[in-house]
Amino acid sequence: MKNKIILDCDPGHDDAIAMMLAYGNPNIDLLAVTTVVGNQTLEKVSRNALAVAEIAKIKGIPFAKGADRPLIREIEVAPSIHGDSGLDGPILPTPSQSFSEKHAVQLIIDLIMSHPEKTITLVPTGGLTNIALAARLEPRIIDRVKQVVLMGGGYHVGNWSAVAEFNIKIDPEAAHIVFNAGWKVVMVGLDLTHQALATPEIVKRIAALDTKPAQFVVELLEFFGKMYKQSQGFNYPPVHDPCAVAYVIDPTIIETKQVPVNIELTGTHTLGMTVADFRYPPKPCNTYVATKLDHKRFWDLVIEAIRNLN
Ligand SMILES: [Ca+2]
Repeated sequence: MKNKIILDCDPGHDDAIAMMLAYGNPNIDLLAVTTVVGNQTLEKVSRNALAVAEIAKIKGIPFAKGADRPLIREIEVAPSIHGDSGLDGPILPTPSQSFSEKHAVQLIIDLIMSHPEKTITLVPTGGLTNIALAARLEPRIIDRVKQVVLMGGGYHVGNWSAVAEFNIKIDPEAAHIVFNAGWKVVMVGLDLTHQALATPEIVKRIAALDTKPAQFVVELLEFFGKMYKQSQGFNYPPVHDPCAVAYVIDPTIIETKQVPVNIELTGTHTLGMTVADFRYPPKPCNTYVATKLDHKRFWDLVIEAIRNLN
């Protein structure tokens, strides 16, 4: 049985690789790609999603544009990591596909309502605006989705402030809605994704595939690595978003712990922090945080998926 997912993303270097992992892996049935403002404006990240589809030959599924701004906050984008286009580095091809006429939020709702209960996993790898809007517009989806496996947050470190991660920080109110909706949420945060480093050995293995998608990924990682070094002092770039897809493919690759998570909405220095409560005794909750990555098996999955794209 394939895992049906909807990838809600803001490409984004690591989103692009998440798209490729989802489409190239035989155990994932990618139902749709939806876009949301985040790493860059909605127009830019949406165009990037179609450009990645062109490179990876992703066909036969709808692409839909979603929210062009957060629920309450002003738009905050991340050119220091993803460049002016949101996907700087490789030359982006002109997309041949076009967007669904549906808004992403409506597409998400329609897909969930038309599939059997508990068969669709939502995989958000950007801000949570679309997912929050979908939960508010059609609350019946909350019981119908299998789980929400999101890239975002972190329980001991931030990247957009000392304690907040970008996807949560840009729309904390949306994150609050998603974390408190009642569905199962797996938070694949920075604690986990900072283990998913694209080391020179990994980049070499991808380059050795010697295909167009592989070359594209190598160029993405070169730019991403340069920006991560410059802005955050990383030796090798952490490739966040594919980790969430990898968890859906094979949960044994990522260890998790069931702990309550709340989103800081009012802190002076802590806005957007994902506050995880590890205290004993454990409290009943619907949230899980990712703790430990099997680096080798993760990259084996990613590299195999890129190979399958050709
Ligand atoms: Ca992303």
